[in-house]
Amino acid sequence: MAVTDQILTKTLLKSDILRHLTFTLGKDAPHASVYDWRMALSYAIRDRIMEPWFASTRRTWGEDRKRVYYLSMEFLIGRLLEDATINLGLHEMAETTMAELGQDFREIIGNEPDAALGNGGLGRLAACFMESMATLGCPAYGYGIRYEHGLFRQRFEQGQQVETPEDWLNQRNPWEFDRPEATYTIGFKGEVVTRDGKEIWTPGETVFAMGHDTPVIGWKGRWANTLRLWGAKPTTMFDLDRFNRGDYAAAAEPETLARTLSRVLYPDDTTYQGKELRLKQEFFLTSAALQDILRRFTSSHGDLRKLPAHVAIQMNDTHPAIAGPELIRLLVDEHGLRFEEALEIAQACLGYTNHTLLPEALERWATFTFGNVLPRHMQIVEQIDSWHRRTYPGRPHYVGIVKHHEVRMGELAFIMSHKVNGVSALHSDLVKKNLFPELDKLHPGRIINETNGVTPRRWLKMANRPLSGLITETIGEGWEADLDRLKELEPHVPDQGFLSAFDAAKRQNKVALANWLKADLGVSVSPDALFDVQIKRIHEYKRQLLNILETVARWQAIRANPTANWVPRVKIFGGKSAPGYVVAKEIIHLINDVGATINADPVVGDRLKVVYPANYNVSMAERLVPAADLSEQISTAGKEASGTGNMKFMINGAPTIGTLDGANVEILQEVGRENFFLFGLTAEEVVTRREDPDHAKKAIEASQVLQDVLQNIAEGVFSPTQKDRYHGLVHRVWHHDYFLVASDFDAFLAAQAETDAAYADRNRWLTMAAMNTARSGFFSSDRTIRGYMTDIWSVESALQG
Ligand code: 26V
Repeated sequence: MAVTDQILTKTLLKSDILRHLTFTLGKDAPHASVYDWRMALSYAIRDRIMEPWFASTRRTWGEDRKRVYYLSMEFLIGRLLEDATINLGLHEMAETTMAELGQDFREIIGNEPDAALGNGGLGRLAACFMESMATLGCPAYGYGIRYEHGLFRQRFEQGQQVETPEDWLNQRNPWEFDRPEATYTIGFKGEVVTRDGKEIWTPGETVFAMGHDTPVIGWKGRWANTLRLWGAKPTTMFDLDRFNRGDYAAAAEPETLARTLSRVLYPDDTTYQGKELRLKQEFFLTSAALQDILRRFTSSHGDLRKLPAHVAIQMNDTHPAIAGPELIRLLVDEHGLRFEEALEIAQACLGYTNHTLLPEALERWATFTFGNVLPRHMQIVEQIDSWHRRTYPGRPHYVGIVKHHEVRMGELAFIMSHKVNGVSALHSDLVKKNLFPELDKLHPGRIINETNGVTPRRWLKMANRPLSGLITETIGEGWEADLDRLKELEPHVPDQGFLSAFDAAKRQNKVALANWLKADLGVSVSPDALFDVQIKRIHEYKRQLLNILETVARWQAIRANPTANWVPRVKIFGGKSAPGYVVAKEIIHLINDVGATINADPVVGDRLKVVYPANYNVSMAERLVPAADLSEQISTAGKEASGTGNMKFMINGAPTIGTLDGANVEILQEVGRENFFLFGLTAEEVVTRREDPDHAKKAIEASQVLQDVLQNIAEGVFSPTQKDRYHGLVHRVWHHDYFLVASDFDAFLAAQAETDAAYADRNRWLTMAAMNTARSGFFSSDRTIRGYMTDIWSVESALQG
């Protein structure tokens, strides 16, 4: 931008901020709070998204482009203000403008609540995909639910997790636009009658779904798409008779009932529970989305048989898998198509992404519940199942959608899609071999792989200003939308000047984190220490337990030999447990107990610290990832579908200590064995190892260190006020160690010792770290989205060149 343009743009930005402060917020500058300034800035930035947003929509209509519809029960967005300023190229300008207005930009950014409409990886992936689709000019809509309460807030009380409701809509959301004109009726329950050979469904309950649109702006503002979130509204406002009789609570009942639908996000992503409300939420999202898609299509096209040429619908896991039957219902019952014709159209439009192999997380609904909530869909599901059985006579008798009085959503999604994908090479392989082996044989080529990725705009450019500055200085601009260009850093890695600049960038992030930890937790950590970070949902398969056991071993070793030359280390944990997940909650308690003991031990001092800031979320990840030295990706092999945190760390120059699981396999392949701390059983070895009923006992008996660790925990060394607190947990390791913590313990210890040695050798460490960044280009979600566009959606970018 020319200097004069820049001055003009800045003057305009400032006057827009002040105008919004006055006329939108109704505040006089001297009395404006941080909130007011944040809103004023957000509106001023938002104004600048409108032009590219409208232009993108106009072009999509004008050029009659094929559109992608991404259906997801979760979008884990985080904050939007800084992201928007970065993508519009207004970051520096916004910062200086706010400074001139006497405001601290960072404080303003920090005032925005996280949009936490997701549990973890699956929801964050959807958010990265939305940003990448906008960056690539892929015409797309995201469809989700506008939960009033996102993922619960986590606090620790005496080391234990306590959940409180999250309340992001308590204040105004400057990014959304209500769309009352996009309102649809969603039916539940009721009955189906046959009349003149047609099935007529009369729902027993109805609610309205109303759209709320958030623009999603891509890199450099070249394209913008829409995230449309559905909010539930009652079809009958309230019961006036009851109100007039003074029965106010009963009068509001219809409203309360309806609003329940979009009230809260289900916080358990580990165990499937079969709750009616969850099924209703899934249908609510899916039906609203499909009605919206068909309305948009029919407003400019006549022939519904052409739908697949114009519409690609992606199901993010099985949660929206009711899309198959619902699309058939709309086509047959409301548009008069034949069943098979409708089925083929639906298949050609639909794609299904699988995100987990864990049997307890696979959705299956009791036919009783399903048939009660969605009686017409139950019929259609049976029809799909028998059509499939007839069409593929080779199908084994034990395979099918409806089995043992349950509707299996995985099989339904598979059969109704033209492509099914896993999210890493290993995972897609296991989807074929273990999850759908028979369906894979009947439909060769349907299962494909699309390895996950993350958006480098948020996770490098925005979250790591020091490193992204260094990258631009070293290889020039443009890497943000062409992450393979990070390869160009490689020739600079042997250069001492580059390495120390890399070191300085990391150190700046570590100092910032140390300051925040001091303020948040009151714990002092040294930025010289190795920052060893494990942040993700707490789950047994992710093995935070293995990490804390190693921490105890390290503590014992330091106490036994305090004068040895220890590499100082800070163990950083972050993550929430599902509220009802008892074992995960015990692990949280143990981490906090161990931390309290170690941090108070004068013998240990700076050699080892354990910190566990409460309420891990997207914004906290943006602090932790850039400051990490070591990325913990230590799941039991075969269990983590992909992981995406692993990619964020790699991009930010933190080597991985990890197992051959999920996308770790591809990270290892890209970065090279010498830049990765590999340990542990492989997925195949895990299976064999479990065949020995004494695997844990044998592993413990072979490891003096592990015995000592378990003994300390069992004796109550970390729980002096309740010595038997961890008896159950220790017993589980000995006798029910399904996730092979004991079997992988010694190997993990050895790999951790390697990290100490590598860290002590400054040059070696910095080389490893820099190589991780230089070779991380593959993990941009732009690469992933390009894969979906060609392999699944057959859709072209509207931005050429
Ligand atoms: C399952 C359920 C069960 C029913 C109630 C609510 C609920 C919510 C979410 C889930 C899905 C869990 C699957 C999941 O999050 N998978 C993660 O997906 C990431 C993105 O592909 C991947 O990187 C992680 O490895 C995988 O665990």
